[in-house]
Parts: sequence; C-alpha cells; structure tokens
Amino acid sequence: MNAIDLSLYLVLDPDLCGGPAGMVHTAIQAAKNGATVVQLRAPNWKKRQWLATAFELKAALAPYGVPLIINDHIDVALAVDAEGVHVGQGDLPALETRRLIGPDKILGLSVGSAEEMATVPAAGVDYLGISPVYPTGTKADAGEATGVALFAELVAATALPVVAIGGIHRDNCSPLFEAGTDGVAVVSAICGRDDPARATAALNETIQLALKR
Ligand code: TZP
Ligand code: MG
Repeated sequence: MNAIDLSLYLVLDPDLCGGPAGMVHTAIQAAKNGATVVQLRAPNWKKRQWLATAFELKAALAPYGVPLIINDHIDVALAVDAEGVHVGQGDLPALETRRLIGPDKILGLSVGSAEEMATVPAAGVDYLGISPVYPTGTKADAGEATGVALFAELVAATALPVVAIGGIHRDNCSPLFEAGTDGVAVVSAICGRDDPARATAALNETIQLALKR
C-alpha cells in the first residue's frame, strides 16, 4: 500500500487553465498553497502533448514534494516516472494497471456506485476517487451525483483512503469530511480562477478546519 495525502487533490483541466503553460502555472500556485496531489487529466490530447506536459509538471512539482498522478496513461506515467496513475471504470482494469506500473507507484481508481464499489480488488489499489459527489459542469459524462448520504455509505463500504470529486468548492466541502472523506479533488475551484494561489489557500483553510473536527 502506497501512502498518499489526499486532502487537497488538484485535477488539471487544459481548457480551464488555458493550455499547458497555464496548467504548469496553476500546479505551482496550488502546490505552494496547500495542494497535496496534482493529477494531469487531458482527455482530448495526443500522447506527445501528454508526455511533454507531464515532464514539465514532474519537474515543477518536485521542489514542493507534491506527487504527480497521470490519468489513464500508464505509459506516460512510466516515461516521466510520475508518482502514480489514476484509472476509471472504462480504462485498463486496476489489477492490470498494477501489474504494469509495479508495486511502488500510487494507483487510484474511480468508483461511482455501490455496484462499482463491489468490484474493487482486495489489494493493489491505493485510494478510491468517488464521483461525482455533487453535480459538475466540468465533466460531461460524469454521471449522476451521489449526494452526501450515498457518498457516506460508499466511504463506509471501503477500508481504502477516499477522495471525493465533482462540484466541490469551499462552501460545500465540509460535509464530505463529516462523511469520512480523506480529501477532496477539485478542477474548477482552482483551474481558471483569476488567482489560483488564493483559491487554493482559501479552500485549504476550510479543509484544514474540517480535518480538525
Ligand atoms: N471526475 C469526476 S467529476 C470530474 C472528474 C474529473 C470533474 C470535477 O470537476 P469540478 O470542476 O471540480 O466539478
Ligand atoms: Mg479515465
């Protein structure tokens, strides 16, 4: 089991950040202001762009000790020696992914229902992303929001660390911590904000208070 601090998990969006340079800038501002993980996610990119940006992010985040997680692309994660990979229900299965990335990289898996939770392998996955917890405009095919009550049931059904994602911002994140989450993942609460540093710091302040309760 590879440990990871999920408390403030930034998922980068190329459109909201204004392209690769904006993504690197956003990642650095977030890392300086409390983000504990950064994921590169770019569903429409060609592999060459993935590789170039992943290399840049890896170098940019290293001074802050913030792990870089690559969405879907195991080969990109291996090529840049990213800290981990995050797979969804339509990607390579978690156990195949684990076999390919080896024992030491972080592996995250998306789960959105009790049915999907029942298929999570007993070993090999380091954390679950439960999504979407609230309605989101960022991912068109995100599916129906769980809401806090079902989210709490899903958290209770697993011993794995959990990060919530979907429609989360400063004013609605606290109930998710009360429901037992280890952290929250956000896109639009940070990406595309006028001041990503301030947005991250403000969100982090609320998260730290929620974690102390
Ligand atoms: N996976 C499930 S919901 C989502 C992803 C990538 C998008 C979350 O974006 P936002 O802007 O934080 O609602
Ligand atoms: Mg995926």
